[in-house]
Amino acid sequence: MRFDVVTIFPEAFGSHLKVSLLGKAIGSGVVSVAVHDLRQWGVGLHRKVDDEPFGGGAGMVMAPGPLVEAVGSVRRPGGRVLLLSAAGRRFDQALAVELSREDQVVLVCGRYEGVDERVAGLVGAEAVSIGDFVLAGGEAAALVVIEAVTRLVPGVLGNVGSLAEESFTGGLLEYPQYTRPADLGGHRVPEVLLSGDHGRIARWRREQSLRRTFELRPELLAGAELSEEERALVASWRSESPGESASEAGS
Ligand code: JF5
Repeated sequence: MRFDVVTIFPEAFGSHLKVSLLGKAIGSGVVSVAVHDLRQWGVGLHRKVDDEPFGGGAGMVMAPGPLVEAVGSVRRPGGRVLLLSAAGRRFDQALAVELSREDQVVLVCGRYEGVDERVAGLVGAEAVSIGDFVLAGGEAAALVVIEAVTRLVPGVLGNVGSLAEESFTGGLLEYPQYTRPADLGGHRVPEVLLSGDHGRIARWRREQSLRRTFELRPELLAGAELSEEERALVASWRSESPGESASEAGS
């Protein structure tokens, strides 16, 4: 698996790619990341990559020429091209899994007020957003994509057990984790985790996942794999929650 990043800030990709699981995957050669300075394809003595927006307005727009040439020179046959943008398909775990099966992913990092709209069509790029917030450029978003995808690539060390557990979660938030000390100045670890009763522990963790998802990300429940009993439990929490009437209950 190979990532090619096109950016005007190649130095933003230094340390992050060297640490932890990501650094090992890259060091071992299972995954490679090549970072390309867009100014290589910039125009003129000043290697210009931006220009003024047609129609007026503040700031600059990334010009199509350098980007189209850059992607044309780094993409391989069959390579997937992503344009990081707040106005894109939401990046999620399902897309991460999909990308982990590709041979090449090209990540184009926008800056300024955005990228000339014609670029995506010309290079066959898919716009991808990591969330509903505004960034100054696509570099941090590209790092997020690289990290989430790399840990799923077959052969990346240390991914086997935890990946199996993640899929077991079935679309719910993770349960809370604790380690020693069991008593942190009176803040005690839940007793069940010290019981040694693995059946009880598994049931408690599952209910914690369900409860957290209900509280923090209720929209995930519709797509989660829940038993009849779990659906009934969620329904009972809904009927208890203040201000919730049957007509507002939704799914
Ligand atoms: C960007 C100008 C491109 O990638 C993103 C993003 C994803 N979610 N939210 C923002 O932005 C890239 C920023 C500014 C062009």
